[in-house]
Amino acid sequence: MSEKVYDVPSQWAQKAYVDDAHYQSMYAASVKDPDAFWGEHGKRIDWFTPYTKVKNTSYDPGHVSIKWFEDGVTNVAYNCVDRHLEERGDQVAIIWEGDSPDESRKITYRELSSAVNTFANVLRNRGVEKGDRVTIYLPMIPEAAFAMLACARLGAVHSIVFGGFSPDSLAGRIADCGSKCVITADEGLRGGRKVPLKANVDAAAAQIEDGVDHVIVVRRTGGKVDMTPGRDVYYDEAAAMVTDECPAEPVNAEDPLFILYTSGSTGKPKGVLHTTGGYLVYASMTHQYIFDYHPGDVYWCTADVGWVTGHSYIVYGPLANGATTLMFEGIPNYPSVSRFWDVIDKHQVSIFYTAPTAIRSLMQAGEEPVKKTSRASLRLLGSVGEPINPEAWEWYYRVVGDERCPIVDTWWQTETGGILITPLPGATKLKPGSATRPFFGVMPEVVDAEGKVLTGACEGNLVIADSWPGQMRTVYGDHERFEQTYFSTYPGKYFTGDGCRRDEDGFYWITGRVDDVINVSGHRMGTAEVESALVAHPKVSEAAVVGFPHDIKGQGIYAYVTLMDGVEPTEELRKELVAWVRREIGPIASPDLIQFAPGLPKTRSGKIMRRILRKIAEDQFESLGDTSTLADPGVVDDLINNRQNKR
Ligand code: 6R9
Repeated sequence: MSEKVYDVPSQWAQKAYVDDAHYQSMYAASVKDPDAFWGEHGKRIDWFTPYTKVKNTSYDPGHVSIKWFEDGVTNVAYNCVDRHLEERGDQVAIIWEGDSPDESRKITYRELSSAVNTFANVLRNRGVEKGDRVTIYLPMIPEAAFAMLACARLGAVHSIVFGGFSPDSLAGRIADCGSKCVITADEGLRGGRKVPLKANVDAAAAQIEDGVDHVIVVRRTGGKVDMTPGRDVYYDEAAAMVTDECPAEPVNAEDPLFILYTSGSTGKPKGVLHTTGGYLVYASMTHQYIFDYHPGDVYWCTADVGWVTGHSYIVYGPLANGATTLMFEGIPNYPSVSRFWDVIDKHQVSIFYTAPTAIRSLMQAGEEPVKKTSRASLRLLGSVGEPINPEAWEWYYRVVGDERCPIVDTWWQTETGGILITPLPGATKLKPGSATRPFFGVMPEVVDAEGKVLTGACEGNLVIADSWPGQMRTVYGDHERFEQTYFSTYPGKYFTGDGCRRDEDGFYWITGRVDDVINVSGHRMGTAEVESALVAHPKVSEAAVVGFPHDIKGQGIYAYVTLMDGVEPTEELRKELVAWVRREIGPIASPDLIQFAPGLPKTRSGKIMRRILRKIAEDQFESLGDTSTLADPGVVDDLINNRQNKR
């Protein structure tokens, strides 16, 4: 635990949108009268029909319902594009930096408008209408943003699937939301390596009973792919047939904007559903205040649009604010470990937002690759995805930011739509490792296992007591699962799944997930998903998966596997199982360590005691706790003796 405190630099307190006094009064107003507060801030976006109602939400068990600005009518693409044209049509909206340092593109708001309208017409020609779901499986190319905004323009609902997911995972996500149209690229390009996106779509479509009606293929590498006549079309060929004028469909504030699948503690990934008005108000307001975005800034968030961070803080928040947002196709260490810093210098980036896992891996290369770059354009740094350890924080602050740039450690989730707990750079002193204080309108509470609300300095589970505009509205197609997952553990409150500590200053320190979700390099993985992939292998009888501390990834995946009778536990089989999980879910789910275990620790009722498996994976043999209730306490010794070593 770090004791260091960094006070707000005085020039920040003077120049930022809010200083501490301002934060205190705005925060107090926001929680005292949410209707008045959000009623005012809801006006930051343009409405075709203004709302007359602001907040209409209930966390009551059995009746969870979340509506914001419910009678307002607007359009997200209109807000992210059209309304900027008059004032900043020739300003750059998107800077695209390709995988290779030789490739980049600048797209003005006027060009963005033309591209989005064209894309919308291509979709419309294929029958896509308001409310239809469209799956996007694209690399980090500008067309990903065009496609998102094109859907929003038509009132269609996009579901982006990260390019690192396997055909199986993609098929599950296409089928769950019933997309008839998939947008992909011939191939993706990352770190010089090609990703067979179109081939994956073909494999996924083959698994879906009715297949898909349309596959739109953006040419990225020009690689040869199979095209199914009548179903598949190259984007450039379809775009040549349409105009670049397509009216923005008026949509209700509570009409869906997107679905994004995320892992939970049980079962298959959930389709987190976000709607239009509240989401956009919240994404744009947080982007402006937390990153202290001012016109002229060049803002870069290194996430992939396949994750929620890319949705809210590469595309929707920044573009709603008329910002210049940078989109990066590549990876931090290609062609060299200076890449991030080179890109910052090349495009004069002033605000930089990345993940702790990237910082930790770049830290390993030492200071020289950073120090040989200028980074003089930087003024603010951000972190997201997992707790940032104080060592990584200090390095980010000292080496990357030259002790000049505040760091905003932003805590939030796919479900929250936008950042909930974070410093504001002109208002909040910084403590390395703490996400600090709630954003306006956010009411965090720390509760114990029984749900008792703890006061003062304390440690427990993090819940949010009332709704904010960016909150998810439901699990697509399964409202009961939504209530069950988030509102039943502590009835009447939104349960985040995270543990946290609150210190004497009222600052929050997120300690990580308290459920069976692990966070690998900032990516959420349900242990249950990896387990079901493993047991699908014909040689596996049982599997239990837990996280273990990993120097770079934050957490690694540790799998205990029991083989079918008579199957030899070989090194070859270990490799085969890793490859199997990669194929089933995707490379991000590859187990780091597999331990063959003849038996797993189970209670007499047959429940696997994960607590014990977690402790063994963490090397905490002394604190296994009571093992006497196990059906066969003897399995524990075997597990300890055969524990796999960390790489
Ligand atoms: C935005 C995003 C959400 C989970 C969340 C928590 C962890 C994210 C964090 C953080 C500590 C931060 N998390 N940001 N933990 N400090 N600044 O990452 O969404 O992929 O849904 O993950 O990530 O455990 O519950 P998502």
